[in-house]
Amino acid sequence: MKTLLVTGGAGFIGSHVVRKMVLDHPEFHIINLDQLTYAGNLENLTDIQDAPNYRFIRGNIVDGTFLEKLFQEEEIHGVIHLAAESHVDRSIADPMSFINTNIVGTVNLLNACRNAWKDFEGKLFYHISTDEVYGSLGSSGLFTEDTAYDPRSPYSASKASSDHLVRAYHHTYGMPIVISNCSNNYGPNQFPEKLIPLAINNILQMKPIPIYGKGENVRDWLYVEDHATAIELIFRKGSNGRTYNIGGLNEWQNIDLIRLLCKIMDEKLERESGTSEGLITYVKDRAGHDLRYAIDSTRIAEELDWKPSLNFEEGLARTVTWYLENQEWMQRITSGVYQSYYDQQYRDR
Ligand code: NAD
Ligand code: TDX
Repeated sequence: MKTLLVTGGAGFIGSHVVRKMVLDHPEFHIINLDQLTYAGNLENLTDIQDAPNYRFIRGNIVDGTFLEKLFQEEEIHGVIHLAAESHVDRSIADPMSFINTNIVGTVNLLNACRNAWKDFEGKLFYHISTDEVYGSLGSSGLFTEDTAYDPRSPYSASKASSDHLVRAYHHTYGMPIVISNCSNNYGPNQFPEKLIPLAINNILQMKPIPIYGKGENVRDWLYVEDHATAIELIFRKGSNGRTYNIGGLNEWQNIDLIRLLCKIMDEKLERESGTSEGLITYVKDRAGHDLRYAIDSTRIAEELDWKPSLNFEEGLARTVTWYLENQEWMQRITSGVYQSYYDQQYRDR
């Protein structure tokens, strides 16, 4: 039986990837390695925690010695690397934890693979990255896999750096790698510091919905399970050394997205139409706020026959239903340490 190491599997996207790999690949033993930072939550995986081909290990990728030991104890054939600090606003407040986890942690993982994999035959290091490495677009154009890197936040600079290092290990040492760069994900289990779950949480509590600047920034949104499907496909069929962009063909200005979300929430909560929109509050803009991201996914569509399966209205309605049905999940993770961070962020704006 082959062993696949998924890092960051207790987080938002990672939990969907772990579930998919555990259920779709009984021939693989899946190890989920996660430090369980504020963003990691094993509650995201209770449905598969007892599966015979699944095991959770708590550990920090910044600790190279721990990783070397893990790779000595386990014969790992493949890695899907999602563990990261992932929130742009946190990277503006505290860049160093992004440098440590996203850059040093990735190099530690690459070194552990290089040391353990005397023979690269049948091995793969799959690095999960973001469209933010390409920088910011004006009102037209799309990011392709050939777009020059131009990261502009500490988060995207740390992800760009890790992408370069993964490619360097491919070119220098011959390590088999693939990289995918995806647009904004949304869906169940997303930590409510990101725009969509934060707005859902605030609407539920009749708190202001903070919109940075004028709300005119544009993001491309992809349902998280569609991203997990793309990741599974790239893991199986992606070409060695290749990069794949993954996008939702689904661009929205933040303010339009929030208005749609408000409409869906009013309907689901049976509130008078316009109630949630009344909570929209324009606040100070994010420092260095990228204007627009948009993805050309031609390569993954043509080479791997992948496209998003859900339209946005459907995906957003499904997401809202999940959050309404899982309000205890939300209450638990927004209490304690997180609550003080949240209050602080809100006071500062
Ligand atoms: P997340 O913040 O929800 O989860 C990150 C996970 O990594 C958590 O479970 C956390 O405990 C774990 N982790 C953090 N530091 C660690 C460390 N030092 N050692 C071990 N585990 C650690 O993030 P996400 O939104 O699920 O993103 C997952 C990956 O996908 C990231 O690499 C991110 O850059 C990338 N990505 C995210 C999006 C998005 O829209 N969320 C889009 C494109 C790419
Ligand atoms: O309260 C808010 N108000 C607001 O207007 C928040 C949290 C965000 N925004 C804006 C900023 C962005 O233009 O909404 C947009 C989306 O913001 P985030 O949810 O923070 O996502 P973004 O900064 O676009 O980055 C996300 O997508 C790419 C993920 O957090 C990254 O991990 C991923 O790589």
